[in-house]
Amino acid sequence: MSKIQEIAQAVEAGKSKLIGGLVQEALIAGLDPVNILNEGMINAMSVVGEKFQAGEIFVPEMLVAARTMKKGVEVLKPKLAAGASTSRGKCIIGTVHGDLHDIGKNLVALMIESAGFEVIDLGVDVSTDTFVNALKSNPDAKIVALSALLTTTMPSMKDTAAAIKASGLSGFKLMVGGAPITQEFADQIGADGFTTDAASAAVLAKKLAA
Ligand code: B1M
Repeated sequence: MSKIQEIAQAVEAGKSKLIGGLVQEALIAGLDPVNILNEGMINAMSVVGEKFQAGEIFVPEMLVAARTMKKGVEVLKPKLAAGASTSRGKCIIGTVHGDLHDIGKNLVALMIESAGFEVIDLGVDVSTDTFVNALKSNPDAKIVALSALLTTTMPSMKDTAAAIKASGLSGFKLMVGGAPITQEFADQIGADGFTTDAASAAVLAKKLAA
C-alpha cells in the first residue's frame, strides 16, 4: 500500500493518533504536500461523505474523520503556507450561519494567507451581523470570503451577501465557495467571484484584490 493510501485509510477510519506520523513520513519520503492533501485527505473525506450518505456510517464517524484530517493538515500547514506575507490587504472569511463545516474554509484561509493576505477568520456558523460588523471594523478589507457546505445553508449565504450589499460598505470584493455552490448561484447572489477549491480561491483573491 502506498503512503498516500495509508493516509487516506487513516482519515477514513478516524485514526487521529496515527495521521501526524503518516503525513510526516510522506513528507520525508519527498511526496508533494498538495498531493498528500488532495489524493490522501480530501479524497478520503469524499469517501466518508459517500458512506454517510449511504447510511454506512453516522455523524460521530464523520466527526472523527474530520478531526483526523485536521490533525493531518496541521502537519502539512508549514509546507502549504510557505512564503506568507501581509502585503495584499485583509481578507475576512467565515462559514455562513447554520453551517459548522470548517475544514474547507480553513484550507481556503490558509491558501489565501499564504498568497499574502492578512486573514480575519470569523469561524463557523457566522451570522450576517457578524460579517457586516467585521467589515465595519475593517473598512480597508479587500476581500470577504463566504463558505457553505450544505444546500440548506445556501440561503444563509444569499442573506449574508444581501446584508453586506445593503450595508452600503464598499471597497471590497465578495467571493464565495463550498461544495454545493455553483457559478450560477454566485451570480444570482451578486458575488464578485466563485471557485471550487482552496488553491484557486487564493488565485481568485489575488485577482479580485489587484
Ligand atoms: Co457534514 N455534510 N453534515 N459534517 N460533511 C457533508 C457536507 C455532506 C455532503 C455529506 C453527505 O451527505 N454526502 C452532507 C451535505 C448534503 C447537502 O447539503 N447536500 C452533510 C450533512 C448532511 C451534514 C449534517 C446535516 C449531518 C447531520 O447532522 N445529519 C451535519 C450538519 C451540521 C451543520 O453544519 N449544521 C453535518 C455535520 C458534519 C460534521 C460536524 C460531523 C463534520 C464537519 C466537521 C468540520 O468541518 N469541522 C462533517 C463532515 C466532515 C462532512 C464531509 C464528510 C466532509 C467535509 C469536508 O471537510 N471535506 C462532507 C462530505 C463531502 O464533502 N464529501 C459532509 C473536505 C474539505 C477539504 O472539502 O469542505 O468541500 P470542502 O472544501 C473545499 C471546497 O468546497 C472549496 O475548497 C475547499 C478545499 O479545496 N471551498 C471553497 C470551501 N469553501 C470555499 C470558499 C471559497 C472557495 C472555495 O471561497 C470563499
